[in-house]
Amino acid sequence: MASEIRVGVLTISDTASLDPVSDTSGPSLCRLLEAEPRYKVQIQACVPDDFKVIQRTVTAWCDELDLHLVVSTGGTGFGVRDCTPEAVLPLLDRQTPGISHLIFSKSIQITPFAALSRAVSGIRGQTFVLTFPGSPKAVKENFEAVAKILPHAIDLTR
Ligand code: MTE
Ligand code: CU1
Repeated sequence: MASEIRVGVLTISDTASLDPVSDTSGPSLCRLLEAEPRYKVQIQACVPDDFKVIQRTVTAWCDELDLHLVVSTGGTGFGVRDCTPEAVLPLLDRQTPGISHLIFSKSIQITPFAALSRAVSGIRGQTFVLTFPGSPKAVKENFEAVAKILPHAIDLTR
């Protein structure tokens, strides 16, 4: 089992990219991860809801930084600017629908608003990619949904 899980945390939000101090989801995700000693957040950034910028960032993080895991937060909803799923999906070598299903099924037991997320997940190269919705509450619930299986899932990608 990988002793250290290297993670990139990407906040996808027009507002947060203009004023990164206003980002609450990215920092809460970092705190949740780092509550567990094996997760090390190697890189964190805020980008706008921009298809090309999202693709460029996720590609670079997966292909150049040797991360085990990239987790994004935001841009999964129905808003006109929300394009995280459209940007991330073509970057994945393999989708992981079971993971997405697990997150949705646990989330929907908590709130029907979970149906408003179009999140995707999958593997690019040796990096596991998750797209969480953009609120600290959703981030916590999404992380808790997969926390138990995440280390094993990550082991299998290497
Ligand atoms: N999932 C969980 N577990 N908990 C939540 O509170 N909020 C939903 C949904 N998924 C939520 C959730 C809401 S209100 C929205 S609009 C969508 O995620 C999309 O969020 P995003 O556009 O910020 O990505
Ligand atoms: Cu919402």
